[in-house]
Amino acid sequence: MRFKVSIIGAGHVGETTALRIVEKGNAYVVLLDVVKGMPEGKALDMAESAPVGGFDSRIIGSDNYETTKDSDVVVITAGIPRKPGMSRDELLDTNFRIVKEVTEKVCSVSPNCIIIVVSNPLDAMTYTALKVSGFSRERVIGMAGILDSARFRSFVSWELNVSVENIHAFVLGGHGDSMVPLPRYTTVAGVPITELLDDETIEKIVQRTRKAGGEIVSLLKEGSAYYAPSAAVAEMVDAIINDRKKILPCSYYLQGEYGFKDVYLGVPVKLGANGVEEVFEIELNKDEKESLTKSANAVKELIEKLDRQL
Ligand code: TXD
Repeated sequence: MRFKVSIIGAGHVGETTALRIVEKGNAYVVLLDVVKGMPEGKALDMAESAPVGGFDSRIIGSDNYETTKDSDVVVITAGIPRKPGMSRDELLDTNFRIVKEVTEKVCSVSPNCIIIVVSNPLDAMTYTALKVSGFSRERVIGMAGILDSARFRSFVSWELNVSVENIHAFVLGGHGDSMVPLPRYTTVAGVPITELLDDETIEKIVQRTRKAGGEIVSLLKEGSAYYAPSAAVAEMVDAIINDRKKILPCSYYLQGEYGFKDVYLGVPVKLGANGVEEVFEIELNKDEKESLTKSANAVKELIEKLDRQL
């Protein structure tokens, strides 16, 4: 196997991400959790599906970081998910402790890896991993925008009854209630949805996108979404290990881009073998810029709380 991908946290998102990656067949996957036996059991079960699934990639489960040594990519999903009625920000203190500890252990054995953070509150947890790892920003990236955009694309496709493949969408900003779906840059076969749908319908879709995670949490009653999130993580891993140079919305540590500094925020980036290889600065109008500023301020507030503990 050419690439080693370790997934920390073998819960819902971790296990489904692991399965999606091994099924693609080009990585050696390590699934790690603090719970003893559980990651080994899940990995064994997935490995035994290979003869029928038709893939040759290997997967192992473990509770020992030595098994993740020299990973090319590490995905951090460790932490607790929200309960019905909770905001992502309410997970801050618990997941901060977990992500800090996990990052320290990951970096001690894989000093050259690229880290993808999934744990919530996403932008603040990605900031934690950046500061604790001491890595350059290109190698510490948060997953949210692909998921939020996939939700936006799904709703547009259902509304217009066209293939999701024809729909491109960008949802920028923080992964929270202040995220910024951009209808002007959301297109169906190249045509902006602002020319295809009326304002009221677009607003309905935008609001549903903002609350899409919560909609699933309240239906599930326990835990949060994982099928769409794991698909989004797998796309990021694929773009990195295959050096695809794909333009994807990801949470990235901005240093002046879009007029923001020292804050993680979802923006379109080029993802390849070196992690983030470029930030794409698309033109925003006054309203879009204002929404992005509001979103950045919400992330900054969380980051400032963490700075006292980092
Ligand atoms: O868009 C996004 N970024 C997100 C984020 C989309 C979906 C889920 N999002 C967040 O990911 C969610 O709010 C949670 O904070 C994480 C993980 O969600 P998941 O649904 O996978 O939660 P689970 O099923 O509870 O799994 C978490 C696992 C569980 O098995 C714990 O035992 C493990 O994390 N865990 C740890 N593993 C390793 N090391 C430590 N310290 C640890 N603590 C808990």
